[in-house]
Amino acid sequence: MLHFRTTNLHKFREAEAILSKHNIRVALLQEAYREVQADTLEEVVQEALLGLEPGTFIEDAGLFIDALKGFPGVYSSYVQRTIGNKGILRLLEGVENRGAAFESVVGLMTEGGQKIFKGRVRGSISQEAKGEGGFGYDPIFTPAGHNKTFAEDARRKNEISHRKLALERLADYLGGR
Ligand code: ITT
Repeated sequence: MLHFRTTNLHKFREAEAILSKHNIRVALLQEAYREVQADTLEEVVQEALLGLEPGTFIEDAGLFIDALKGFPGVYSSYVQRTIGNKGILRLLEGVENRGAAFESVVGLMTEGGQKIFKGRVRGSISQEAKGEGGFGYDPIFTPAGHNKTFAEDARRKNEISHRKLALERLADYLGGR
């Protein structure tokens, strides 16, 4: 049994669904962790893991938009709370290059120290927000090779997402121990 420390219930439910396929049970630890100001998701996760109990994991995710040189990236949470998807679409008005990536960095505390697992999915920022499923940036992100946003096809999201890829690596690690 693992503990997922997060304030985001959407993230928890996705993780639960993904990990259950690997017979890994996960309990919610609904507490915020300290997020330091850093240039990468990995640094944020490494700092936040300090002092956590073995068997606990956290996950920091972000949306990286090519035309904005990776913004909002590590600022994804703040940007979602402030300008939101509308603001992102406005920043990209008239911009042809819509390329973007979602990244997930999962950090697990173990008896032997920290383990980091990463997942990344490429895609594009849609012209308008579409779909009711998912959360956060899902209505404006269309994964490469598909024509529906993550919010329009939340089931597909859990099969190909950044979170799924990172958690699968976590599952591989636990399975291989
Ligand atoms: P915790 O840090 O407590 O886990 P959080 O909501 O702050 O929860 P993140 O820092 O990982 O989670 O997420 C940063 C922002 O990116 C936040 O606004 C999320 O809504 C958004 N986000 C993260 N994962 C996403 C996903 O799979 N789809 C859409 N938006 C996502």
